[in-house]
Amino acid sequence: MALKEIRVPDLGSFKDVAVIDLLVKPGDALEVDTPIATLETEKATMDVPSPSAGVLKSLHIERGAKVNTGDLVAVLEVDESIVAAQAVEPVKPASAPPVATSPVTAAQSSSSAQTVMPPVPSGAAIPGARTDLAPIQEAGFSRAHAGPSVRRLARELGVDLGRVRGSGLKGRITHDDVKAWVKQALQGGFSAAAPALPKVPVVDFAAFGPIDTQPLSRVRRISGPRLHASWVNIPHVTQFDEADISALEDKRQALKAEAAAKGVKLTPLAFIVAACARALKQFPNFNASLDESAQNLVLKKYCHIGFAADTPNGLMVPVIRDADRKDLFTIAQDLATLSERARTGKLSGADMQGGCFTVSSLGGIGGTAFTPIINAPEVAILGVSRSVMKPIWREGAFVPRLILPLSLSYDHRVIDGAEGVRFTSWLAETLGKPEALV
Ligand code: CAO
Repeated sequence: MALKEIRVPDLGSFKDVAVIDLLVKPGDALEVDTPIATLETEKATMDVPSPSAGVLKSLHIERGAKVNTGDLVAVLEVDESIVAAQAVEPVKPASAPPVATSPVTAAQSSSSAQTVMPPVPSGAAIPGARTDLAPIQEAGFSRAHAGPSVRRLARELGVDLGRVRGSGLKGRITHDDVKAWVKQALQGGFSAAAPALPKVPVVDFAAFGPIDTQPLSRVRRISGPRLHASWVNIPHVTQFDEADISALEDKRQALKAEAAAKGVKLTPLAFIVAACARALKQFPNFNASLDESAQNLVLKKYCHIGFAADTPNGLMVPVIRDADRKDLFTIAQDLATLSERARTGKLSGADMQGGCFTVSSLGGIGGTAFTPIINAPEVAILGVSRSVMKPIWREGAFVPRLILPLSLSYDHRVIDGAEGVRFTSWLAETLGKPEALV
């Protein structure tokens, strides 16, 4: 056995950062990535994860203390062979990209880089709140004053943090608050309004042949519950449509040299994001979210568009800010920069927050249609598949046209079918006349 020091990772320009929660105690057995403490800057909260599996020997910080980059957090007793294997690796910084994904997602990051919210008042219960495991209301969950690991626990247990009273510093919700809530719910029985979801069968796969079990990546562990929350809370409808992008493709080819001179690659996605920005202006209900009570629609006067990026760690949804005010080349540039950051794990929490609508393009890979999951609390998401040449009947003859398949999933509580198909028709028409997008 050997001792390994765990230090505060690189906090960038932040100094004297508050320790708002300690999540383990000496003697605890830790896994890799077990959160040890939660730190809070003026902008965000982050966990300090354990870089190795081992037993926590000692803790060197306390709740309420202020820490800086490199300060000693804890000492871990680890297996020497593991330490040797990790000797060349620096301790993984918690500044390692705050994992914030979306339900497609996600997207946005209530899980690890959430904005600090006003304290929840202390008291026996939030007035009017029942203790049960009713479905999570995303708006209240995101606003809850809790760190990433508490959010993760709440997701795993299906606890709506918006209804839990925090007993920690400044009313912060702790692990114990979440556990107490579940305990209370179990004692009180589940409310009839919120029946537990039926479980899938548990199967002993090894009984049927050799298997290998691998842990899900951190991104997947966070995005999974968000996807699930969107799937079970939002009545999804998917509208399929097609856009004739023959002229758009000609335009794209014609602009390739100009784009290359500017150092950007112009893929169809840049045109699609530009067209969606215009469509959101035309159909403001798509640039909206239901509030926590689900009785009011919050219409957004800004237009930030997220896009799903496939990364080695899983799905991330970076957000292009003010897409309605950017030209095609700037959108293409943003797509390239944010995709690169997503793939190299360098997206910041801010890069993934504030999205109004999401585009999920699988067009570079293939497919003819799919049913994307809405990135709650957004109300719609556009899926894009691969364009193909198709014979289209025009003026008495078949002509070859390049056709782009569109799959728009929308929240049927906010958007009805007629509006859904009006949106895709308008979008298809706009993509058919690319001059307006350039
Ligand atoms: N039809 C035909 N070709 C297309 C296309 C479409 N709809 N969309 C892109 N292409 C082409 C591009 O033009 C490019 O071709 P060239 O290299 O010959 O120019 C090629 O496909 C690859 O494009 P790309 O994927 O690198 O770039 P992009 O701008 O289209 O997409 C990004 C960027 C980050 C969105 C994409 O790489 C990605 O990660 N997609 C996956 C998203 C995802 O996983 N969605 C599912 C979420 S739900 O689980």
